[in-house]
Amino acid sequence: MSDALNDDQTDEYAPGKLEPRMQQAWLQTGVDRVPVRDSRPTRYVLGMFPYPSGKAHLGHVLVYTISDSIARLGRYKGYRVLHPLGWDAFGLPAENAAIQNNVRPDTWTALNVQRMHEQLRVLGYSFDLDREINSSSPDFYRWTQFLFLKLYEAGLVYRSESWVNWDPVDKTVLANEQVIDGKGWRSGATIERRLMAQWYIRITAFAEDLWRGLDHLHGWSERAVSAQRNWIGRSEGANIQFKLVGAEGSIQVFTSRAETLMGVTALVLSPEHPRLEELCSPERVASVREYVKQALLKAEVERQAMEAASGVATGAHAIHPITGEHVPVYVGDYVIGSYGTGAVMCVPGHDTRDFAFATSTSLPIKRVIAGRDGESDDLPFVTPGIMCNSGKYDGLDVPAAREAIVADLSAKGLGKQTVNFRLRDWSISRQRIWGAPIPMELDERGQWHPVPYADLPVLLPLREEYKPGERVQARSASGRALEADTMDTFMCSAWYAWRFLDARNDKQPWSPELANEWMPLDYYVGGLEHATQHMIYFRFMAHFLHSIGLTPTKEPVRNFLDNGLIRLGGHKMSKSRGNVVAPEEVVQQFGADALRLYVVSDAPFERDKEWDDEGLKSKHKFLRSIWALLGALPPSGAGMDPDFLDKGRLDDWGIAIVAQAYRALQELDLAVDKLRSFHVAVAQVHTMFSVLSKAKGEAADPAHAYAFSYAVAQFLKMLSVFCPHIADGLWQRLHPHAGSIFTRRWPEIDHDIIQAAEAVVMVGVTVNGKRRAEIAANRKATDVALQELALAALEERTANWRQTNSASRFVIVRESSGAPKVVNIVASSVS
Ligand code: ANZ
Repeated sequence: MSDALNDDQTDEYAPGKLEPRMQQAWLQTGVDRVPVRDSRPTRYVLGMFPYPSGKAHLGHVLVYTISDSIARLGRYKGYRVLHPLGWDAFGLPAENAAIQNNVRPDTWTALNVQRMHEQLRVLGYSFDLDREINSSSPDFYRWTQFLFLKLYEAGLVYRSESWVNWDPVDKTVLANEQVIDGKGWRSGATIERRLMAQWYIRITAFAEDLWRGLDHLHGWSERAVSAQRNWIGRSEGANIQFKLVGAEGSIQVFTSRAETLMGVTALVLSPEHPRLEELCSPERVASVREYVKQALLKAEVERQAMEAASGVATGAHAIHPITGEHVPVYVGDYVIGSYGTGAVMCVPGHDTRDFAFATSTSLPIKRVIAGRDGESDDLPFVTPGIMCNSGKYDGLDVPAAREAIVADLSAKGLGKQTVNFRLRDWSISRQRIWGAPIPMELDERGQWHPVPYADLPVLLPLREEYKPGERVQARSASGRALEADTMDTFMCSAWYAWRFLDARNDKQPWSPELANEWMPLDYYVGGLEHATQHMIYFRFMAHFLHSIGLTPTKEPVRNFLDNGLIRLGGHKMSKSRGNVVAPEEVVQQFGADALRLYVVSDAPFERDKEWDDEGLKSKHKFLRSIWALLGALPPSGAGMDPDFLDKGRLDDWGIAIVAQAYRALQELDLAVDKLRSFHVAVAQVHTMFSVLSKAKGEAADPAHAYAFSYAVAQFLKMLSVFCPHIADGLWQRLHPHAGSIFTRRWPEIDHDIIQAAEAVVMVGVTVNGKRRAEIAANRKATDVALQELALAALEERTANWRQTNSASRFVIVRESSGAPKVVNIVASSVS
């Protein structure tokens, strides 16, 4: 490699030349590849795999700069690091683009993968590309299908006709996680409700487990855990039966406030409730139908957010399980079909929505909880208090009344304690062609069967002559009709992390032995927007795989680094807004290192960051000054190991500078590895460089050059964590016989040196007010000793200084601790 460097003996910092050359060299030496198995501990670092849109954006740059810095530091510290890259290649955007441009979605995707490869390549990330995966390739999706069958075998896949979220623009069903504020997560279209037969994955079977797991996510941000918590939404309460008047069976409601049972003045069913029609009295059928029709047009969020809850009476009545009174049964759209039992007991005295409902439908409003002294008595009264108008429960406080009422209902067989989750089963059918085919086939009698494992993969039926949007009916090996719907792409991303462990295995999705070795992920980097959908499915998959022995832990991710957005003009960058900064243009102008350094500096990575050209330019300038200062140093000789430190050769000055390097290395390590504070780590790079710049004058002294060169070598390692090209470029320029910096180790921090340095301070020396030198002195040095050191330093710089100058006065400035700070000398020249 040293040959290749020769043309770089120019003194200008030229990232345009340097960066491609370094990338080429790394590719040849394979420093990015996972080393073969040995006794070192493993570290798995992953940035969420990108969707191959054909346009890498700054979000990608941020994610992979973070993952790359963790990966590089990990390698230095002796870990075997896995840092792979793959493509989340199925999905609607590819299919929509294919329709628009009349190309096959696989052709379009392959082209985009190629483009994005190129865009990411110039950033110099250390990805192990031997393990690259593409979720739309049959060697990947056959295992997606394999896992689907495993889930099916475990009883976790079922088909059901139910109300689904229909995206009218993308013409497909979406999972609840993919509906954001009532809109499709890709198209932004208002979601409609439709009744359709779909394949579901029973993620709710793991709801309790996923909930409990949250307590162990110590390496996740508070906000990511709380997003999960809200999504899973565990709620303790009771199911209570209300027998019907003049009809079979009963209506079951879910309540988290059983103590308010004596204040019930109606039951309200959701518009989706299966018994609704049958319960209606003949004169009410028409108006209930009309109401339901309107209600089902509304998005779920719209219904939940409604201030004034509306509804109509069904004409049916139910029997209060304690008083035996008849309560009217209503339908109301604020009751959600898929939550709890899809029916509620309406307690208008103590619930805001029930109160609104009772007001709009003229139902009676009853108080059963009294406020404590001095509390407002207004209804609805939603704070805890003392029970009243509740017969034998009067006088109890809320928790006691709740317990007593549930116990009484249990005794009668009319109620029991239960836990409810907001989490719904995962609907995975997509009515689209560009996804993993669902391996299910239909027999002549209309029964579904899983495709045998031996027949996988079920290949995508794409015709040679692609017709936009056309769905082809494929037949299985046994001649049966295959399911034409494809799987939600989130199914691919729920398990891809395991595939990287064993990307070329054609016998198994991965070897469980490798999962034991590498999982869980040590660091996972990606946007907070994935904290619910993807991270719910990913966690679910891990819990499931753990239950069948394919992965060692239930939780897949130790440290989840949820980054913020990069904005421009206060908005998320987007093509439609026209506020996009293209990474490749930045790289061309300022270099990849400057861009990488810029995206992680200044502010915590969790926060949104406003793009600022000036900030970027100043990073470029910073790198330029590093090149100017260090590139001008003389290269080391053949026998010299830049990492070897002979302590015996260090004087006080040397101890001080090596100690500063060690401290900076420690701080950077801590910031990247433990504190997730990449901006703090970058600040250390700046601080250490300013130490080196100040010390450079002294470094010319042969007694100091040795220590300085060692400190520079260690500084380059710090720099290389974020700016690999310039750091390795300088390293190889200064140490032409030492190979790449990335074959090196993080130094063992010598604490004796740090301790020794604590006794030493750097002291400025001025002559007639001008700074002339810097000396290393003991904190407790006497004035006389300081004078001697200062004069010796001046002599060092200017031969015969003592003979040609006469020092008439010394003024020594000390810190309040007594440590010397500056030695001021008043002198005149001896003529
Ligand atoms: C009676 C009651 C009285 C309620 C009261 C609240 C206050 P969480 O905690 O989120 O689980 N509920 C139950 N199922 C519902 C559905 N399908 N759609 C809309 N609302 C539903 O909320 C549980 C409470 O939400 C339940 O407790 C029920 O109203 C309502 F003073 O029952 B409650």
